[in-house]
Amino acid sequence: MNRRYTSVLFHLFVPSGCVFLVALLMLQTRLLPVVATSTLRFFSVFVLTAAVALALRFRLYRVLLAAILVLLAEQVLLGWGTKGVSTASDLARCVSLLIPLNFGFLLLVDNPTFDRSAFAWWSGLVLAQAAIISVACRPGPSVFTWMESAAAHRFTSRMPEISIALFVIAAGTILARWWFTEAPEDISLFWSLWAVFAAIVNHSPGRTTAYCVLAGLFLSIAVVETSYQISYQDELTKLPGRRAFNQMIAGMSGQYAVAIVDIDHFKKFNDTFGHDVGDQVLRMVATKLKDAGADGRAFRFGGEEFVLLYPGIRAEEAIMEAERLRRVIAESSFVVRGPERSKRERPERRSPQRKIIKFRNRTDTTVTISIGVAEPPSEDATVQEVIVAADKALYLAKEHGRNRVELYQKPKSRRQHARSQGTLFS
Ligand code: GH3
Ligand code: MG
Ligand code: MG
Repeated sequence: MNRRYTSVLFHLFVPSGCVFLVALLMLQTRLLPVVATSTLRFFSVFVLTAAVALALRFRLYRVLLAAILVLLAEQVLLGWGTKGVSTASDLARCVSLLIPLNFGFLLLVDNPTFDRSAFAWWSGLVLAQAAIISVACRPGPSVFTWMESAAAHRFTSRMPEISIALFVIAAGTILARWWFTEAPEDISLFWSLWAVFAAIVNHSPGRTTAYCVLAGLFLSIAVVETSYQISYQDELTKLPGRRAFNQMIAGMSGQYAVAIVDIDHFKKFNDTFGHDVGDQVLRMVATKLKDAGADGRAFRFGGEEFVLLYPGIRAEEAIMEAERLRRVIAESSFVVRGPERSKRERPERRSPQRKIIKFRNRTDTTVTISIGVAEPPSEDATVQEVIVAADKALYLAKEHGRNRVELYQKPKSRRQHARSQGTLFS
């Protein structure tokens, strides 16, 4: 299976998806009997409040709002069910209609621009919904009784068909967004949405609370995963960054190969097309390098440099993959998009001083890369020595005219060392 699909499945199910499915199995088959106690209610409030606090700390406002929504949903499902309403089923129906709408609405929340006034608007919206629930579920014939008579159809379950459809649409939209963002936040919203679904379907004090605890857990996991991603993943290219590389090479021993990749004349490219177009190129190159081949992994080393790490193979094999990647990138022409779109995407990168070349027509252009490849020259060679060797080979590739791959070769004599190291590959 393609590596992208394997990674998608892994991130979809590990850990939240697996936890949800196991919990679902245990709770539904009553392998894990849940007794409604005040301790369980307290625990649920504790977990959801912890998710709120964590999300606030890391400014993950979509997670924060989702945790508040789950907290409120649980209070409405259980707290309000005791008095002053028509039936508990009507409450469950209201929540089942409103939760998917609210989770769908969360997709419009943009973490960086979410501020107090946006929060005030959102709070007003939630309060309005609370008012709607109070009116819809007041004692006596409820809105649902009226709807049932109007539709000449009795709602048999607590989850009307329209609610199921809304849940499926909301979950699908969240997944679609995640496909593009790969943000752990979206995964947590997806699974907490289904946890709330289960909480509504199993509308009983013990199990409703247990599913809300699960939702809080998924939202907290999102915060932890996001902070991990921020530290280990390069934001621009979505490749693992230098910290991830350092961690991976720390445990490296035996046979492996390292390839350092550098974009040719990138400074000139930036000067010609602007920094934002340069960023697009970095993303394009990163996408190609992701498919490093031979179980290799690509990292963004810094600036316009990348590194490919090939565990368990010799430099001669790694060089084949490096050569393939060099060719793929050199042959990939891409359309340089106008600066208007880039400006919108990364306003922090704009500077009034920077010269942006305006171009009306879309231009087809290409970039090339140079690569230096090395392997441990001896059994006791350190990883740092291998990186230095790959860097020397890269230097040689640049000297020999760029758009080429060079293999580092250990100098055989002092005289040879005095010249530079490396052999021409392509
Ligand atoms: P060479 O072929 O010798 O590698 O030439 P070069 O111009 O690529 O090398 P140099 O190291 O002089 O320039 C690297 C440029 O990469 C300079 C810097 O502006 C650009 N750069 C580094 N990081 C980024 C980034 O995140 N985005 C963009 N757009 N440019 C970056
Ligand atoms: Mg460079
Ligand atoms: Mg360069």
